[in-house]
Amino acid sequence: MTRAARRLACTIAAIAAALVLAGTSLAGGAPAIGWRLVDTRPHDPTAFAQGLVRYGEVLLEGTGACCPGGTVPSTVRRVDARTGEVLDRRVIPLPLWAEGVTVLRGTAWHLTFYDGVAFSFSPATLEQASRVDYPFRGWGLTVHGGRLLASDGTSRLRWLRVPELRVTKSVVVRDAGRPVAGINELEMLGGVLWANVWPSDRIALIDPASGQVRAWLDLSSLRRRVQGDVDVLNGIARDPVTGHVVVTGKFWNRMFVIRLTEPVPSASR
Ligand SMILES: [Ca+2]
Repeated sequence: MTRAARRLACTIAAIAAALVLAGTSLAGGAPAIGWRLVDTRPHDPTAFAQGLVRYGEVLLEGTGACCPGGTVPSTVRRVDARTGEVLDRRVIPLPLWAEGVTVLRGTAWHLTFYDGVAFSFSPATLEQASRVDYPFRGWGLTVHGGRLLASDGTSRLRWLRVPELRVTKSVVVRDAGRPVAGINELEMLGGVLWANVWPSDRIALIDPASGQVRAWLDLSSLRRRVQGDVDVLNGIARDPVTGHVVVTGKFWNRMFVIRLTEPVPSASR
């Protein structure tokens, strides 16, 4: 399948999903809050970004095959956080489709979309260490409370105990009482869960204990700063030194460093 055909298939899938999501509007209770662009950095425009996390001086990124039947294999890669240079990559053989990536206690993990299998690997060498089955679709992945925290493309979040990936807790993400579907790439920052919401260029800021959306970030203006035939915003990585956040998107030729300009409202508002 050509890239154009894959893009068309993805667009059709996004429209279908948007129709499904119409009953769970993202507009509603939680307010949009302000943010500021701090820096702009290069990003591989061939990367269909699925997961992003900072590890030391590098970013670990998972890239997907873009739609069932795609012929471009997924990868996990080490990316220079400043220059965007791809330092190393490991190909995930088709038909596996890599999704969210994170690091827990020195071990990296990535999920797969349809395949019900996760892999642990070295964040330093990308060498695969283990393969573990799990019974749901894999989308975003981060760490919370000493466990992996995963999304599956619906409104549900699951906490997974390693190494067997047993589900120990789950919550439904809601805004104004309504489930928010399409929860995708994840990142924990200061007790707040940041989540890309597919297929949009918005990020939900979520109370992980209750699943309540505390605020929204509208980053649609960033898509206008990237060049080429691009897909949605996806990929969130916290910089542990500055506290800033790196975001990018699928086939985006830029990463953007942003910071909030106002506090995240209380979960109990
Ligand atoms: Ca992330």
